[in-house]
Amino acid sequence: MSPTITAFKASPDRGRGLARDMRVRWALEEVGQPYDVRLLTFEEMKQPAHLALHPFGQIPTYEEGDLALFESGAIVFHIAQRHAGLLPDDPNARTRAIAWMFAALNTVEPPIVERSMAGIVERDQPWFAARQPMLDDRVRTRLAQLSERLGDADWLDGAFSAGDLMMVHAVQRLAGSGLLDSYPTLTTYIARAEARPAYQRAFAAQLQVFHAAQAGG
Ligand code: GTB
Repeated sequence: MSPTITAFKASPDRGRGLARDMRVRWALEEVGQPYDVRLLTFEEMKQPAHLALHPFGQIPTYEEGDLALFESGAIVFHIAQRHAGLLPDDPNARTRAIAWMFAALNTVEPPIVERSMAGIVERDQPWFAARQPMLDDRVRTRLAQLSERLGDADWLDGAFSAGDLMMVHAVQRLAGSGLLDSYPTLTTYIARAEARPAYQRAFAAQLQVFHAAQAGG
């Protein structure tokens, strides 16, 4: 039975693949697992039916038989555990790949999201202009460290893994900010990931949803 995930009916990112269902779609494509998608409005996410699946009323969720999951990291981890292709077999390498997943979610993504949210909800505040450089610097610190660690390698630790998937998606949120421009190692890393056929299929699928919403579908 194919799993069912949830995604925005009309994503606020306008189909740029930045909403977190993209991670789950990408992981499912990497392992060759077909899936169904249930599309939700913001209002539907806050209704009891969805809150029973996701206590915070968000997307993505994942349903497979009697398993229901929320949190993109937990969902991608589950997919990576269940299928070959996203985590190495060697126990130590596998644990390191999982550590990169946590690093993406806990260390790299938070300053990126804080900066992004400040730009949306605090932009009109009188102190925003003073805060912006600090938010940018926190992001730059992580980008510099990540770039340094990646060096000349294609991926963070050997073969492409769920750690790279989560890291690339976290950092992609900076596209258009100009902050990535100083880190060619990272822009090349992102481009390498975006060239993967699985990424392309996942991206096309979420973009098609956005286009359908625009067309009133
Ligand atoms: N920690 C959770 C996870 O990783 O699954 C976070 C889930 C989350 O933030 N979901 C968002 C959501 O459902 C959508 S992805 N929001 C609705 C709500 O909270 O009411 C976050 C997102 C939204 C928009 C953009 N964008 O426009 O670029 C990027 C990312």
